[in-house]
Amino acid sequence: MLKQLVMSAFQLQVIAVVCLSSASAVAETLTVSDAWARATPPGKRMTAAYATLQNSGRQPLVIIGAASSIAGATSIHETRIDRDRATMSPVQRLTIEAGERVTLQPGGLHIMLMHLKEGLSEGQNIDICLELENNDSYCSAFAVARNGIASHHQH
Ligand SMILES: [Cu+2]
Repeated sequence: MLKQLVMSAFQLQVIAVVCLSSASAVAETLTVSDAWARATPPGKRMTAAYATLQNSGRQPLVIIGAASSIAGATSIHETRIDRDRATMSPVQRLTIEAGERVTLQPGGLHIMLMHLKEGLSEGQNIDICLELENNDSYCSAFAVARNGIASHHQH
């Protein structure tokens, strides 16, 4: 049992290293669009990022985490409204079925960026990597904006 725990810690490190390389087989099936992160007010060191994730492959894609060099901690969260109160909870596995798309948007699923090294201002671009269950990762640029970016999808 202990051996298994040590092993999974090792695998997490491997995921972090893979994230640094841009070559990825996932790039063929995962498309990240309308990617943006919310600009931070002065002094605030946490924010959220949003995007549309499309799986054009034949297998489900399972996202098990996220990483960004600009944040001390990055994870997938979901906001839920519970008795008029919004609460956020971590999402350990986000499955995108074959041919489906999942939208990360304010009030729902989002990428939580915590312990930011610097504030984010409009016009900046940041890199966020999505970590997949198969040890692959997919990195893309997110535009920093105050209230979202115009969607390419008009339908
Ligand atoms: Cu959150």
